[in-house]
Amino acid sequence: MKSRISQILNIKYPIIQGGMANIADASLAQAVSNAGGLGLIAGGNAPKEYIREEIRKAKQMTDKPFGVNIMLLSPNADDLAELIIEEGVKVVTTGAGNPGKYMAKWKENGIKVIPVVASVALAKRMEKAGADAVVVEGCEAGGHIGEMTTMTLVPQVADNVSIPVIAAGGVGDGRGIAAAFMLGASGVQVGTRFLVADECTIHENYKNKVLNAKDIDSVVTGRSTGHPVRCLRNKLTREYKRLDKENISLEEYEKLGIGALRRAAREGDVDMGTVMAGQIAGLISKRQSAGEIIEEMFQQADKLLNGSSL
Ligand code: TUI
Repeated sequence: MKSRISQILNIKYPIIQGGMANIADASLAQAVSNAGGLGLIAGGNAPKEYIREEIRKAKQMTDKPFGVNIMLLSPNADDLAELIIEEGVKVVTTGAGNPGKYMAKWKENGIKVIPVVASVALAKRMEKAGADAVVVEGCEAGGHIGEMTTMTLVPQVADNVSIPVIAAGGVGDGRGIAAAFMLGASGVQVGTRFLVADECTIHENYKNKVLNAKDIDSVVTGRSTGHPVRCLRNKLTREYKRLDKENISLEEYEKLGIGALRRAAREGDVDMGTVMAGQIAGLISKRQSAGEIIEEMFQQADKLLNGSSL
């Protein structure tokens, strides 16, 4: 399936993997890249030297392009912005902010820059600043989210920029890919479905929580702090809900959240950890390799886009 995205990124299928902090390491990134998508190593809050090692591991495991995601709220964002230049990474995606201050340097170094945006305004600003494409992420997505849905935001961004649009948030099978293309996207970003990929190194408890989720198990916490986060319902989200009613201080609220994603993803505490996942979690019911996921999704999408039913 050729598209502007597969051409720009030199990949077989127009799919990029979500830059999931504490989750997306060299193991997942190389698997997605070797399968013909664009794998990403998530910078998250990790220190520079740790991510350097992950980049070097990925280089050993694939000769295909892969990228790094920089989470702009991280205190290490400046370090990681430098690191990708030092290590000759080909593609960067950014999340949770405006990467404007890094753009010129990245472009000078021949890096493809794909900011994740949650509004038309930021998409337009990114195009002006030289972005090669934008990931347009609706609030069906897991993790830190904006206000708009994928269904409403993707066509509005597509009408307002000339660079290619990659749809994210709620894409979990071939129907999602076909729908994204109908909305004006020329690629998709998928996070939640890759959580259960064999090559994803998160704790089994996290994978089981995704596999067992039903449609309404995905909830949003932290709206009152200005950092809304979509995750699966558990003891911690119930605690957040109670605190929301009690008007506690921002510090107390955030204290509950520090390290909570790591606790779930790496230690397997899916009761008092944050199990970030999108609304499509309810659709995800089987474990597969990243390659099987990608092949299956595009087989379905091809059928639908060529007018046959699944
Ligand atoms: O960034 C994400 N998803 C994330 S980041 C993350 S780590 C985290 N954990 C707790 C609290 C905060 C972060 C987990 N998941 N997706 C991309 C994304 N970017 N979604 C929304 C945005 C966004 C929001 C506001 C991008 C820019 C923005 O405003 C920037 C501006 O200046 O207008």
